[in-house]
Amino acid sequence: MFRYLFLCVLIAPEVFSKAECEIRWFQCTSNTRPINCDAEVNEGWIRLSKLCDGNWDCADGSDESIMACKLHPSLQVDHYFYCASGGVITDNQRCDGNRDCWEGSDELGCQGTSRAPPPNTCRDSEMECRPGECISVEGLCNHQVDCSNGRDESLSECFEECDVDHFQCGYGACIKNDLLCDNKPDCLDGADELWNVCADIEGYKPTPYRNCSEPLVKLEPKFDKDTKYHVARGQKYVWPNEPVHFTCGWNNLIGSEWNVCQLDGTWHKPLPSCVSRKRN
Ligand SMILES: [Ca+2]
Ligand SMILES: [Ca+2]
Ligand SMILES: [Ca+2]
Ligand SMILES: [Ca+2]
Repeated sequence: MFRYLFLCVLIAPEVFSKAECEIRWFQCTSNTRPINCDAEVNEGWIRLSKLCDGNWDCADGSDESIMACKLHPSLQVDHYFYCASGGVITDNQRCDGNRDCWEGSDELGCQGTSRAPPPNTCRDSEMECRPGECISVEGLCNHQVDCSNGRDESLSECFEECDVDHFQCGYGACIKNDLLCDNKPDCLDGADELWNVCADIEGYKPTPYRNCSEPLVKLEPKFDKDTKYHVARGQKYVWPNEPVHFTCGWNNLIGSEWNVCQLDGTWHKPLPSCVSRKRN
């Protein structure tokens, strides 16, 4: 009897709670299909072992995006190579002639693989973005797009192996670690301020979103009853991305009645003004 029970435990399928199941799978960003925890394959979901392994497994590549895969340098471990986009491969896959990072950063800057540069029609102090388009070399990998095609901030132009006190942006350029998680994007792609780069770092405080308050001056427009506002210490306000309908009461409203609060606490459109109605 006991032997039978023991065998049943051995051959019974593993049963996971919903929460346990979900941490074993990654939902591709553009997928809306629910997961079937008993299935071997779920369209639009991948096993966690395929998350940030250098290869696109989600059709939209979201399992290898910098949002999903970039890490703070202090969280990276030895004996692995971190693709510029954040995926992790083993050290011996670096410069082995095979493309293991989907963007090819593991095969950039390898000795003996550099090809002759294309003919440059620009001056020595310039780089060529495309035939006939030249920029100063100072614009090369300076975290601002200067070429019309962005070549000056591309992986092929900017990739370098970063020193230990540096962080690699998604396009390969390195910035100093003290620019990380300071609430100011220094990488052109904002990789230095990504939530998964910064969240576990001691002392990190993301810049809070700012709300937008109702104007206090009497003759300025006020939130009307269509506005879902909040109140703190008698002051009405909305959170970013919340729409507001303004009213001037008995006065005329000049400008846009509807507005939206932006992430930095400013209004998307200029505030309307209230003008007294003329008496006939
Ligand atoms: Ca993958
Ligand atoms: Ca390789
Ligand atoms: Ca540039
Ligand atoms: Ca920064």
